[in-house]
Amino acid sequence: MRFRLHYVPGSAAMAPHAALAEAGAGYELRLVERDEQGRSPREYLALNPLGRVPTLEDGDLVLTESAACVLHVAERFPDARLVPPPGTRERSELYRWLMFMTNTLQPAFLHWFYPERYTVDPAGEEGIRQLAARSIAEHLERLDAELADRPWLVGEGRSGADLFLFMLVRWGRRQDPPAWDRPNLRAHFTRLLEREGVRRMMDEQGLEIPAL
Ligand SMILES: N[C@@H](CCC(=O)N[C@@H](CS)C(=O)NCC(=O)O)C(=O)O
Repeated sequence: MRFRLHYVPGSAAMAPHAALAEAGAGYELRLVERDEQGRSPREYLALNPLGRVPTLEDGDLVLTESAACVLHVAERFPDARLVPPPGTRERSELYRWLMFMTNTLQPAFLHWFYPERYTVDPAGEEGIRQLAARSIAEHLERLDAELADRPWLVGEGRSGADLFLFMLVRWGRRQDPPAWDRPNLRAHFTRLLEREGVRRMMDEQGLEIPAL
C-alpha cells in the first residue's frame, strides 16, 4: 500500500485520515501505541523524532504536520478537489484558514490539553487552561461567524480546510459550551458527518458519532 498513516484515535491524524478516505486513496493505518509515560515506540521516533501524530508515509516520503499531510493528499488526488485550483482567490483563502487553524486555534487546544508543557510551575497550570479555553472560544466564535452565510470555509465544496475544522470542532466537544453548540459550526460538522470519507475515518478510528 502506497500510503501509510500513523495515528492515535481522535488525534491530529483525523484530518489527513479523512482526506485520504475522501480522496478514495488506498491506505493502511498504523496505530501508535504509547507507553504509560506517553512515550512513542522507538521505531516511530525514527520516523517522527517528536513522537507526535500523525505521520504520513507516501512511498519513501515521510511527512509530519497534519495540515501538510492534508495538502499533500490534496495534491496527489486532484480529482478529489480537496483544494481549490492554484492561483484562485479560493486557494489563497484555503491557505489562510488552514494556517489560522494550525498556528492559532490548534495551539490553544494544545495549551488546554497539555498545560504542564507551558509552565515550570504546576500551580500555574489551571490558569493556562482557563486562558486557553477563553482563546478557543474566541476563535470558534470567529469561525462560526465565517460560516453564517456559506456551507464551506472556501469555495463551492468541502475542502481540506473543512476536514481540519471538523477535527478541531470535535476536539472542542468538552469545552464549555461544546464547540458544536454554535449553530453554524454544528451545521458544518453535521454536513461533514454525512460524507462517506469522514464516516469511514470516524469508523476506522473507532470514534463515536455524536448525536447532534
Ligand atoms: N503540529 C502537529 C501537532 C501534532 C500533535 O500535537 N499531536 C498530538 C495528538 S493530537 C500528539 O501527538 N500528542 C502527544 C504528544 O504531544 O506527546 C500537527 O498538527 O501534526
